[in-house]
Amino acid sequence: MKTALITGATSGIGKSTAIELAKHNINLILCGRRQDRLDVLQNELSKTVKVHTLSFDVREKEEVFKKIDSLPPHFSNIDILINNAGNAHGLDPIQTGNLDDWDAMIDINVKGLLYVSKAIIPKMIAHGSGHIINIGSIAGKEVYPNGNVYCASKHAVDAINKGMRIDLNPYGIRVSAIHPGLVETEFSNVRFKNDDERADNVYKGFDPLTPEDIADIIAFVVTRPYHVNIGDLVVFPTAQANSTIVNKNFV
Ligand code: NDP
Ligand code: 8X3
Repeated sequence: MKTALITGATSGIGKSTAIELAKHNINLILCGRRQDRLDVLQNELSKTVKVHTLSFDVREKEEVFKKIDSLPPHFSNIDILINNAGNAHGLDPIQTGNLDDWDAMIDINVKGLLYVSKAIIPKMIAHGSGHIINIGSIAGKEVYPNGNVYCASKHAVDAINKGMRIDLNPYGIRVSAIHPGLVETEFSNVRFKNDDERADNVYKGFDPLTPEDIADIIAFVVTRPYHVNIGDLVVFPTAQANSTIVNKNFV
Protein backbone atom coordinates (compact mmCIF):
# COMPACT_ATOMS: atom_id res chain seq x y z
CA MET A 1 0.00 0.00 0.00
CA LYS A 2 1.19 3.50 -0.82
CA THR A 3 1.39 6.40 1.64
CA ALA A 4 0.48 10.01 0.83
CA LEU A 5 1.32 13.09 2.89
CA ILE A 6 -1.23 15.88 2.34
CA THR A 7 -0.64 19.42 3.59
CA GLY A 8 -3.73 21.51 4.28
CA ALA A 9 -5.87 18.45 5.01
CA THR A 10 -8.14 20.23 7.50
CA SER A 11 -10.31 21.87 4.85
CA GLY A 12 -11.30 22.20 1.20
CA ILE A 13 -9.20 20.50 -1.46
CA GLY A 14 -6.83 18.79 1.00
CA LYS A 15 -9.61 17.30 3.09
CA SER A 16 -11.52 16.03 0.04
CA THR A 17 -8.29 14.58 -1.33
CA ALA A 18 -7.74 12.64 1.90
CA ILE A 19 -11.25 11.19 1.66
CA GLU A 20 -10.76 10.28 -2.02
CA LEU A 21 -7.30 8.72 -1.60
CA ALA A 22 -8.60 6.58 1.29
CA LYS A 23 -11.09 5.11 -1.21
CA HIS A 24 -8.04 4.10 -3.30
CA ASN A 25 -6.49 2.34 -0.29
CA ILE A 26 -3.69 4.88 0.12
CA ASN A 27 -2.45 5.33 3.70
CA LEU A 28 -2.46 8.94 4.82
CA ILE A 29 -0.38 11.46 6.73
CA LEU A 30 -2.70 14.38 7.29
CA CYS A 31 -1.20 17.82 8.02
CA GLY A 32 -2.60 21.18 9.03
CA ARG A 33 -2.59 23.52 12.01
CA ARG A 34 -6.04 22.62 13.34
CA GLN A 35 -5.45 19.37 15.23
CA ASP A 36 -9.15 19.03 16.17
CA ARG A 37 -10.09 18.81 12.50
CA LEU A 38 -7.25 16.37 11.80
CA ASP A 39 -8.53 14.16 14.66
CA VAL A 40 -12.07 14.06 13.22
CA LEU A 41 -10.77 13.12 9.78
CA GLN A 42 -8.40 10.54 11.22
CA ASN A 43 -11.27 8.89 13.13
CA GLU A 44 -13.35 8.74 9.96
CA LEU A 45 -10.68 7.47 7.57
CA SER A 46 -8.96 5.03 9.96
CA LYS A 47 -11.84 2.66 9.28
CA THR A 48 -10.41 2.19 5.77
CA VAL A 49 -6.67 2.99 5.81
CA LYS A 50 -3.83 3.75 8.22
CA VAL A 51 -3.84 7.44 9.17
CA HIS A 52 -1.25 9.54 11.02
CA THR A 53 -1.65 13.25 11.76
CA LEU A 54 1.00 15.97 11.98
CA SER A 55 0.03 19.41 13.20
CA PHE A 56 2.42 22.17 12.17
CA ASP A 57 2.57 25.56 10.52
CA VAL A 58 4.36 25.21 7.17
CA ARG A 59 6.01 28.61 7.82
CA GLU A 60 7.94 27.24 10.80
CA LYS A 61 11.04 25.80 9.14
CA GLU A 62 12.42 23.88 12.10
CA GLU A 63 9.03 22.52 13.11
CA VAL A 64 8.40 21.24 9.57
CA PHE A 65 11.59 19.17 9.63
CA LYS A 66 11.08 18.05 13.24
CA LYS A 67 7.52 16.85 12.62
CA ILE A 68 8.31 15.04 9.37
CA ASP A 69 11.39 13.41 10.93
CA SER A 70 9.19 12.26 13.84
CA LEU A 71 7.10 9.98 11.63
CA PRO A 72 6.96 6.39 12.91
CA PRO A 73 8.84 3.87 10.72
CA HIS A 74 5.71 2.50 9.04
CA PHE A 75 4.81 6.04 7.87
CA SER A 76 8.30 7.25 6.98
CA ASN A 77 8.19 5.95 3.40
CA ILE A 78 6.22 8.69 1.65
CA ASP A 79 5.22 7.71 -1.90
CA ILE A 80 3.05 10.73 -2.65
CA LEU A 81 3.44 14.33 -1.43
CA ILE A 82 0.52 16.65 -2.03
CA ASN A 83 1.69 20.24 -1.55
CA ASN A 84 -1.72 21.80 -1.05
CA ALA A 85 -1.54 24.06 2.05
CA GLY A 86 -2.00 27.66 1.05
CA ASN A 87 -4.36 30.58 0.84
CA ALA A 88 -4.85 34.06 -0.51
CA HIS A 89 -4.78 36.83 2.10
CA GLY A 90 -6.52 39.99 0.93
CA LEU A 91 -7.41 41.29 -2.53
CA ASP A 92 -5.95 44.77 -2.72
CA PRO A 93 -4.20 46.94 -5.28
CA ILE A 94 -0.43 46.82 -4.96
CA GLN A 95 -0.28 50.42 -3.66
CA THR A 96 -2.48 49.66 -0.65
CA GLY A 97 -1.55 46.02 -0.07
CA ASN A 98 -1.05 44.85 3.51
CA LEU A 99 2.52 43.79 4.33
CA ASP A 100 1.38 41.06 6.73
CA ASP A 101 -0.82 39.60 3.96
CA TRP A 102 2.15 39.63 1.59
CA ASP A 103 4.35 37.90 4.16
CA ALA A 104 1.68 35.26 4.79
CA MET A 105 1.26 34.42 1.10
CA ILE A 106 4.96 34.24 0.32
CA ASP A 107 5.79 32.42 3.57
CA ILE A 108 2.99 29.84 3.32
CA ASN A 109 2.38 29.32 -0.41
CA VAL A 110 6.02 29.45 -1.50
CA LYS A 111 8.45 28.96 1.39
CA GLY A 112 6.19 26.51 3.25
CA LEU A 113 5.85 24.38 0.13
CA LEU A 114 9.63 24.42 -0.25
CA TYR A 115 10.29 23.44 3.40
CA VAL A 116 7.90 20.47 3.27
CA SER A 117 9.36 19.37 -0.07
CA LYS A 118 12.92 19.64 1.24
CA ALA A 119 12.02 17.49 4.24
CA ILE A 120 10.60 14.74 2.02
CA ILE A 121 12.50 14.74 -1.29
CA PRO A 122 15.72 13.19 0.12
CA LYS A 123 13.62 10.29 1.47
CA MET A 124 12.06 9.82 -1.98
CA ILE A 125 15.50 9.88 -3.62
CA ALA A 126 16.78 7.28 -1.13
CA HIS A 127 13.72 5.16 -1.84
CA GLY A 128 14.17 5.52 -5.61
CA SER A 129 10.64 6.72 -6.38
CA GLY A 130 7.96 9.19 -5.46
CA HIS A 131 5.27 11.49 -6.80
CA ILE A 132 4.89 15.17 -5.87
CA ILE A 133 1.64 16.96 -6.64
CA ASN A 134 1.89 20.74 -6.36
CA ILE A 135 -1.41 22.60 -6.10
CA GLY A 136 -0.93 25.79 -8.09
CA SER A 137 -3.79 27.92 -9.43
CA ILE A 138 -4.98 29.71 -12.52
CA ALA A 139 -3.45 32.61 -10.52
CA GLY A 140 -0.10 30.98 -11.32
CA LYS A 141 -0.78 31.19 -15.05
CA GLU A 142 -2.43 34.63 -15.28
CA VAL A 143 -2.45 37.81 -13.21
CA TYR A 144 -5.78 39.46 -12.37
CA PRO A 145 -6.62 42.86 -10.86
CA ASN A 146 -5.66 43.08 -7.16
CA GLY A 147 -4.28 39.53 -7.27
CA ASN A 148 -0.66 40.79 -7.45
CA VAL A 149 1.12 38.98 -4.59
CA TYR A 150 -1.16 35.90 -4.48
CA CYS A 151 -0.60 35.55 -8.25
CA ALA A 152 3.16 35.97 -7.68
CA SER A 153 3.12 33.20 -5.07
CA LYS A 154 1.30 30.84 -7.43
CA HIS A 155 3.56 31.79 -10.38
CA ALA A 156 6.38 30.74 -8.04
CA VAL A 157 4.66 27.40 -7.44
CA ASP A 158 4.42 26.96 -11.24
CA ALA A 159 8.16 27.64 -11.59
CA ILE A 160 9.08 25.41 -8.63
CA ASN A 161 6.96 22.62 -10.10
CA LYS A 162 8.86 22.82 -13.41
CA GLY A 163 12.21 23.07 -11.61
CA MET A 164 11.45 20.06 -9.42
CA ARG A 165 10.54 17.99 -12.47
CA ILE A 166 13.90 18.80 -14.08
CA ASP A 167 16.02 18.26 -10.96
CA LEU A 168 14.25 15.07 -9.86
CA ASN A 169 14.19 13.55 -13.34
CA PRO A 170 17.36 11.45 -12.73
CA TYR A 171 15.69 9.85 -9.70
CA GLY A 172 12.45 8.69 -11.32
CA ILE A 173 10.36 11.00 -9.15
CA ARG A 174 7.19 12.20 -10.83
CA VAL A 175 6.25 15.87 -10.40
CA SER A 176 2.81 17.18 -11.35
CA ALA A 177 0.93 20.45 -10.88
CA ILE A 178 -2.80 21.00 -10.79
CA HIS A 179 -3.99 24.56 -11.36
CA PRO A 180 -7.66 25.05 -10.48
CA GLY A 181 -9.88 27.99 -11.26
CA LEU A 182 -12.68 28.85 -8.82
CA VAL A 183 -13.26 26.11 -6.22
CA GLU A 184 -15.77 26.70 -3.42
CA THR A 185 -13.88 26.04 -0.17
CA GLU A 186 -12.88 28.18 2.82
CA PHE A 187 -10.41 29.91 0.46
CA SER A 188 -12.47 33.11 0.08
CA ASN A 189 -13.40 33.19 3.79
CA VAL A 190 -9.66 33.30 4.50
CA ARG A 191 -8.98 35.79 1.70
CA PHE A 192 -11.67 38.15 3.00
CA LYS A 193 -10.78 37.60 6.68
CA ASN A 194 -14.04 35.89 7.65
CA ASP A 195 -16.34 38.28 5.77
CA ASP A 196 -18.50 35.29 4.88
CA GLU A 197 -21.04 37.26 2.85
CA ARG A 198 -18.29 38.60 0.58
CA ALA A 199 -16.82 35.10 0.37
CA ASP A 200 -20.17 33.54 -0.58
CA ASN A 201 -20.69 36.14 -3.30
CA VAL A 202 -17.58 34.91 -5.14
CA TYR A 203 -19.39 31.66 -5.98
CA LYS A 204 -22.91 33.05 -6.60
CA GLY A 205 -24.57 32.89 -10.02
CA PHE A 206 -22.63 29.93 -11.44
CA ASP A 207 -21.59 26.39 -10.56
CA PRO A 208 -18.04 26.57 -9.14
CA LEU A 209 -15.74 23.60 -8.91
CA THR A 210 -16.09 21.61 -5.70
CA PRO A 211 -13.12 20.36 -3.67
CA GLU A 212 -14.31 16.85 -4.58
CA ASP A 213 -13.80 17.70 -8.29
CA ILE A 214 -10.13 18.48 -7.60
CA ALA A 215 -9.72 15.44 -5.32
CA ASP A 216 -11.05 13.25 -8.11
CA ILE A 217 -8.44 14.69 -10.51
CA ILE A 218 -5.64 14.24 -7.95
CA ALA A 219 -6.67 10.61 -7.47
CA PHE A 220 -6.59 10.13 -11.26
CA VAL A 221 -3.13 11.70 -11.50
CA VAL A 222 -1.61 9.57 -8.71
CA THR A 223 -3.12 6.31 -9.93
CA ARG A 224 -1.65 6.47 -13.47
CA PRO A 225 0.88 3.77 -14.34
CA TYR A 226 4.44 4.64 -13.31
CA HIS A 227 5.51 5.58 -16.88
CA VAL A 228 2.75 8.23 -17.08
CA ASN A 229 3.29 11.66 -15.50
CA ILE A 230 0.62 14.33 -15.89
CA GLY A 231 2.92 17.35 -15.71
CA ASP A 232 0.57 20.31 -15.71
CA LEU A 233 -3.18 20.46 -15.57
CA VAL A 234 -5.45 23.55 -15.62
CA VAL A 235 -9.08 23.01 -14.60
CA PHE A 236 -11.95 25.50 -14.61
CA PRO A 237 -15.63 25.39 -13.80
CA THR A 238 -17.45 25.40 -17.15
CA ALA A 239 -18.70 28.93 -16.44
CA GLN A 240 -15.13 30.26 -16.15
CA ALA A 241 -13.01 31.12 -19.20
CA ASN A 242 -10.03 32.65 -17.44
CA SER A 243 -9.21 34.55 -14.25
CA THR A 244 -11.51 37.45 -15.08
CA ILE A 245 -14.26 36.01 -17.30
CA VAL A 246 -16.93 34.11 -15.39
CA ASN A 247 -20.39 33.66 -16.90
CA LYS A 248 -22.55 34.36 -13.90
CA ASN A 249 -25.74 33.55 -15.83
CA PHE A 250 -24.57 29.97 -16.41
CA VAL A 251 -26.29 28.01 -13.63
P1 NDP B 1 -8.99 26.16 2.33
O1 NDP B 1 -8.89 27.48 3.01
O2 NDP B 1 -10.28 25.43 2.42
O3 NDP B 1 -7.81 25.20 2.81
C1 NDP B 1 -6.51 25.68 3.02
C2 NDP B 1 -5.71 24.63 3.77
O4 NDP B 1 -4.37 25.10 3.92
C3 NDP B 1 -6.26 24.37 5.17
O5 NDP B 1 -6.28 22.99 5.41
C4 NDP B 1 -5.25 25.06 6.09
O6 NDP B 1 -5.10 24.32 7.29
C5 NDP B 1 -3.96 24.95 5.26
N1 NDP B 1 -3.04 26.01 5.66
C6 NDP B 1 -3.18 27.34 5.47
N2 NDP B 1 -2.18 28.01 6.02
C7 NDP B 1 -1.36 27.08 6.61
C8 NDP B 1 -0.15 27.15 7.35
N3 NDP B 1 0.42 28.32 7.64
N4 NDP B 1 0.40 25.99 7.77
C9 NDP B 1 -0.18 24.80 7.52
N5 NDP B 1 -1.31 24.66 6.80
C10 NDP B 1 -1.91 25.80 6.37
O7 NDP B 1 -8.62 26.46 0.78
P2 NDP B 1 -8.48 25.49 -0.49
O8 NDP B 1 -8.77 24.08 -0.16
O9 NDP B 1 -9.23 26.13 -1.57
O10 NDP B 1 -6.93 25.69 -0.81
C11 NDP B 1 -6.02 24.63 -0.99
C12 NDP B 1 -5.02 25.02 -2.06
O11 NDP B 1 -5.69 25.20 -3.30
C13 NDP B 1 -4.27 26.33 -1.77
O12 NDP B 1 -2.92 26.18 -2.13
C14 NDP B 1 -4.96 27.32 -2.73
O13 NDP B 1 -4.12 28.39 -3.07
C15 NDP B 1 -5.27 26.41 -3.90
N6 NDP B 1 -6.28 26.86 -4.81
C16 NDP B 1 -7.55 27.13 -4.38
C17 NDP B 1 -8.52 27.55 -5.28
C18 NDP B 1 -9.89 27.91 -4.86
O14 NDP B 1 -10.60 28.58 -5.66
N7 NDP B 1 -10.37 27.52 -3.71
C19 NDP B 1 -8.21 27.65 -6.70
C20 NDP B 1 -6.85 27.37 -7.05
C21 NDP B 1 -5.94 26.96 -6.13
P3 NDP B 1 -5.01 24.96 8.76
O15 NDP B 1 -5.70 26.29 8.71
O16 NDP B 1 -5.68 23.95 9.65
O17 NDP B 1 -3.55 25.06 9.02
C1 8X3 C 1 -7.68 30.54 -6.37
C2 8X3 C 1 -8.42 30.96 -7.59
O1 8X3 C 1 -9.01 32.96 -9.04
O2 8X3 C 1 -9.21 33.25 -6.66
O3 8X3 C 1 -6.33 30.31 -6.64
O4 8X3 C 1 -7.07 33.17 -7.68
S1 8X3 C 1 -8.42 32.66 -7.74
